[in-house]
Amino acid sequence: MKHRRITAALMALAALAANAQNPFVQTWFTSDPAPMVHNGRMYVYTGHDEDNADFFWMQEWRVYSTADMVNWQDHGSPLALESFSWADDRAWASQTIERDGKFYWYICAHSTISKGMAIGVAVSDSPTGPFRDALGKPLFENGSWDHIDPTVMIDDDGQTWLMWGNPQCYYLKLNRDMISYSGELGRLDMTEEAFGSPAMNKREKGKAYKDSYVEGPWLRKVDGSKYKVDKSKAYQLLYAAGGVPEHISYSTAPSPAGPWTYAGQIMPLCPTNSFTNHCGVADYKGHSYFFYHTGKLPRGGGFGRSVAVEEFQYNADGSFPTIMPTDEGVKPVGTFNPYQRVEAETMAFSRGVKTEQNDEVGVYVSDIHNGDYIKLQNVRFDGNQPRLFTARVASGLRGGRIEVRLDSLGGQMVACLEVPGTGGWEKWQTLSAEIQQTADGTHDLFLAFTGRKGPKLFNFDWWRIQGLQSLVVEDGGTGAYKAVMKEESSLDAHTVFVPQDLSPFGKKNPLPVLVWGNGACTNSPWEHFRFLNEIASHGYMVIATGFIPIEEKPYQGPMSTTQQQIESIDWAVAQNADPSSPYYGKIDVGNICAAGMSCGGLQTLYNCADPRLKSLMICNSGLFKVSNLGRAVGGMPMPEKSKLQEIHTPVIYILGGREDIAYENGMDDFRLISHVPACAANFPVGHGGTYRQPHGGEFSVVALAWLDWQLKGDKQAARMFKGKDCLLSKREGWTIEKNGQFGRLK
Ligand code: FUB
Repeated sequence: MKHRRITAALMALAALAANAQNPFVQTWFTSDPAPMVHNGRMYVYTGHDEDNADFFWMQEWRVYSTADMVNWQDHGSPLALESFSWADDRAWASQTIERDGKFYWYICAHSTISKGMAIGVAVSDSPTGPFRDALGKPLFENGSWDHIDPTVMIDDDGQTWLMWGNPQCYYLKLNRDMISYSGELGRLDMTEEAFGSPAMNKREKGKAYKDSYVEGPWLRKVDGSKYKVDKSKAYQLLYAAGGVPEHISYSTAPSPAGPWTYAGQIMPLCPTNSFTNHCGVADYKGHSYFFYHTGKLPRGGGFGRSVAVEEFQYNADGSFPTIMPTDEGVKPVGTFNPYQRVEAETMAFSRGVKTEQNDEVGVYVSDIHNGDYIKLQNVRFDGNQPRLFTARVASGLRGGRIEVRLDSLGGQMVACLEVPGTGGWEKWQTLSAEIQQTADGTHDLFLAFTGRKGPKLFNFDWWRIQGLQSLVVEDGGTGAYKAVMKEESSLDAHTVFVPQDLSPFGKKNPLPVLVWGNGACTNSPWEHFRFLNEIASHGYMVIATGFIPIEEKPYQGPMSTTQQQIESIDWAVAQNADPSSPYYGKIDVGNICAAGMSCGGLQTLYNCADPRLKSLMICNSGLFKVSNLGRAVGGMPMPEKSKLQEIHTPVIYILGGREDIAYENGMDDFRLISHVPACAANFPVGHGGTYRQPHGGEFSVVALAWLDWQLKGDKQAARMFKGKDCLLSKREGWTIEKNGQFGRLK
């Protein structure tokens, strides 16, 4: 029987979900929405109806926020009855407002002091809390049960008005501190003219009245700069009306204190499965929104309500149109960026799941079973090819899977993350799955949960998609071809620097290649990217070992391998031959130089015998001698000096002068090389070289001249090195030594 009821509920939700946005929270029953816009985000403060309740046994308040009106993040419950030492029941309707950088959350609850309902206020430095009772006692109570549903508004003159009540509507004028008030308790005149019928005790038996104020007031002022509003109608009071069941009506007034005039219905009585309604309105990103609640979630009803939202347009005079409840809800007013850490409890729609919170991770998604899912709407991939789906998960049982699908629950699966048992429901692991399919443009994204039928699968804290990153370094370089630093999906753990516009390159003007190994054999060119980018801007493809340094800070992971340089060469050759590659026929695979700095220079010397190489460039490096082997750092490739005999190309050593820790080794190599042309150029800057200077400094100038000469056959560039009076010998600070073979270089 229970199973059949759950299946029916799921079918109802599935029907709702096809295009639905309402109710916009599906994880819990939520009620009495109070919107607030702050810092470009829409926040909604809600009540929380208990599951399976038979009255408004409400224990806490909750917060949700969005930047696009469709993907809502659950911020959990930063305020509950326990936050107020004096409150013991009925965490009913509330509203939050910001003043002077603090957030004031006006609530109502049953008071242990007066034994009636009381108005309280909590305060926080953040819209999502933590909130604390600002007073340690109610702001207002007198033993009456009338004191429910506070609404708050700061007027243009700075005066804050706090209003509430059922069936009498009361008000207080708050002081600037927002937690005290001046003057007496105000009471609105509950007349027929004001609200469509007089106060309950003054109603004539048998008389049909136009309407009646019940509860849930929402006070606002019409924006006189946008709407042609008559001064006598400058203030609007929206409220739940008509008794049970409730619709939403409003009245207008020249001042919050009145006199009020009945203005009509806004949301008429509709079959929403809830006998109460409660509204709030706010403008966001140029649109106007009406928040309310229904009982439309499966297993929902009068005591299991759910917040919903509709977009509407005010009439020219600032009055309200009729607004009908819909399942579709509102359209997105922005796109969602998946290339950031996304809290798993961010969703446009979900099925089956709940949210919980703890001190370690905050709010997370729980109660995940086979067949449940989370949908995000309007997710933008934007030409940044997704590569990896990463999620933080925990499972005290056997885990399950997260299938990442596009556009629908049965849509294209782009990744599938296997979630193992992690040893506990709060033993979190961060796991990744490769994204196998390409995705571009804007899609709905479904995170579909699968696993064994029946048991809970896992908890879910956050997820992110990593794409291929790219960055224009400095101004793209000083060369004729502005360059870009980028990742390539077909070449893991490497960084490629190439001209941004590849159209000038082809069979007649191919890009020679520089493959680069980093100092300290770091697996990222984070110290050399300016130098490498500058070279690329002069018409080269530069392939550096290691991960792209989007931020200029030391890379923390394991060292690179010598083999990565060989992978660079293999990749360049394969790309040039692949008709589907953007580099097809554009790479000069006959002109490849291997180069590296310090430990990267040792990697280069290790790889020197590769027959595809045309040239070598050893920077701030040289093979260790037996006498100084002790200075080597663990993990460096350590070929013996005999390796030098395997060099089959011209070679340049670019060193940092006598201060360079590699000077002795580099100069020793140079002196031992007599079978191929070799030179040693020194610039007295020490081991660090000039790589991090703008455009790579002097080292770029010399390296480019070498590459232009050796790989492009540029005779002008040769003048930097050739002859007794070569330009380098005259260049300030530089010295150059050449071996006996050097003169035969053309
Ligand atoms: O949520 C409890 C009560 O129901 C509210 O205070 C009223 O406005 C009605 O929505």
